[in-house]
Amino acid sequence: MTEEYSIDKIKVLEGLEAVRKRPAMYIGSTDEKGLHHLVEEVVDNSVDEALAGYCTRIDVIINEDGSITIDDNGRGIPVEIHKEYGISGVEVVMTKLHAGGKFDKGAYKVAGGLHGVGVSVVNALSRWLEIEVRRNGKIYRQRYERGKPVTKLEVVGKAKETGTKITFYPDEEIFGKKSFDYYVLRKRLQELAFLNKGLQIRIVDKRSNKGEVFKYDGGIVEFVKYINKNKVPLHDVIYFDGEKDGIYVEVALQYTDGYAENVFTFVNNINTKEGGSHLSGFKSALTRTLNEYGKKNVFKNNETLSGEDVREGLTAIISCKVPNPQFEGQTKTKLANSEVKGIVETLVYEKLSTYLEENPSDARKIIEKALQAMKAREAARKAREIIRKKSYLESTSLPGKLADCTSNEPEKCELFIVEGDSAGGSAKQGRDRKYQAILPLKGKILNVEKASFDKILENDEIRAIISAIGTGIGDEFDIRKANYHKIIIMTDADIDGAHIRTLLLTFFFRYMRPLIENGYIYIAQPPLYRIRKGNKEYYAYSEEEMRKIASDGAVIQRYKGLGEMNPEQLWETTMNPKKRILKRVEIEDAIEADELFTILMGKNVEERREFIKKHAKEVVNLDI
Ligand code: 0RA
Repeated sequence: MTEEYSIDKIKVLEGLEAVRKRPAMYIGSTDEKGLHHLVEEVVDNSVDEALAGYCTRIDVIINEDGSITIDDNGRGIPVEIHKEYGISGVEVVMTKLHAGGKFDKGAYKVAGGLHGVGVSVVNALSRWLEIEVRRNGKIYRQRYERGKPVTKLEVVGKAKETGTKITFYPDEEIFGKKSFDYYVLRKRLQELAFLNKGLQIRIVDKRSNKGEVFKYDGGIVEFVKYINKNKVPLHDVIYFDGEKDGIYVEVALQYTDGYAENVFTFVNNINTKEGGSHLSGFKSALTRTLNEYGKKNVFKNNETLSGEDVREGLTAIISCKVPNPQFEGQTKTKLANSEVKGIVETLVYEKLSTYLEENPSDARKIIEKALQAMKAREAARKAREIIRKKSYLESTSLPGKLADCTSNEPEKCELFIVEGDSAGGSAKQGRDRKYQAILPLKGKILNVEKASFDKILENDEIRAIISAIGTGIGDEFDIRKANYHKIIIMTDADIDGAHIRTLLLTFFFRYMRPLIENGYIYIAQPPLYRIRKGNKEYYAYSEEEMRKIASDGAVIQRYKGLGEMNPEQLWETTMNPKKRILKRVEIEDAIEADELFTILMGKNVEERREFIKKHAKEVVNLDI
């Protein structure tokens, strides 16, 4: 081995006591998320071995007793004695915080893991942990309990390959009684397999005998195909990569006939949801390249494509490996390293230009698509101007149907978007006039998934929503202009209500996404039952709750729609901030959300039918 591992490269920063005292400081939280984070921490170490070129497979096995095993064929954690500490490398890695060579460029090419706190944190938070290292032709084993070694590192057999196998049982003192979710782990492991081409990742659930193997020799090219699997692509996936100053960049992209923009970026396998310098570099290169090509080969009237134009219908993955990543932003998922912008920009400009020159028929389709987007945006701009002028004549910029609130403090104001005029009427009478505004919708709004931007702006219901909210839309969107910090969708608890809610969410997701990302969008929860016992009245929000409340003798009324409630009842049960239940809409996963909206609201009827058939049984109460 040329890069002989030197045990003394492992740096040590802190002891483990701190971790059990304040687990959230190290793994974010001790809820389900924190629990799954433990697995990710170990897997990240295995992926680092893969990135360093030593590991080709990782197995993740959820055991029947609730423990979990992560087994890789990397080099194996060193078993030799650490000069400074006088203990084995395994014990250093398992008991010293931040050990693992991650702070040493010589030992690792790329550091993985956003938190990157190290396996010792997992050890500290486990009731027990067993490690097996295959190295030097031997199998070594050691057991820990709550972070402390309870056996020596012993040789227990012979090994043909090298590798590390870690099994741990999360400590119930820390996490309570929680269990690993197959689908949560599956999702991240599949993503890691996409991001690390050729790496085989297997997941097995011994509790239910489920299992899958992920291995993508095409890497992010297959990732793009996967995201576009229910869409109509305009050409084959375009892929290129390159390296400069130790920064490695991979890009895969494909245009579809849709309108949505789906650009996902990763740095060292971490989803940089807030974007950053790599995304800026990509965007400016894309706009420049397509404009240059268009001018030379396609444009007739000296057109200029905007950034939004060239990203309509685009699915792209940008994956960078950066030796010393700096993250900023609210969730620390925005890449701050400024040097990355230029590197990505140059790579995309050079390689994409070449690709377009060499593939003129793909190039034409892409440019035509962007020109179409440009024309639609132009039409939309005109439509917006007309809206503005019209509302100017009416001397108010708010839609006629809106019953606005009187307060001028957006942070305290709420907009109820209500299904139907009759429920709208009750809501207007029952509301708190100071802080609650009501916008009734006539029937269904337009399905934005099937319409172009200018058609969307022609729709009366959508225009009313846009002007009531006040932020503008698409490229003009400005969250600071929001008139309300709570926008509450209030629809009937039936199929039509669910449909209208989905149409509204699709619209917000595609055209006003920051409203969702900033937690402004809510769903009202009207009661399903009214129960009268003697002269007392109760409301129940689920069948289960109703059964609990109702005894023999009780009169039960099932609400079919909001319209069946009088203004007082609507206020009491659904609108009164002191008593109501609101669900905040969150985007846990933008890729999954995109898939869901594409299938539910898109053009492919067969796909939708399949999806609904498959999921109908699981859905008892659909909430997103
Ligand atoms: C420290 C140093 C080396 C590898 C590892 C830790 C390592 C940790 C984990 C955790 C799970 N799987 C792992 N595989 C490796 C480098 C070893 C060398 O240079 O030989």
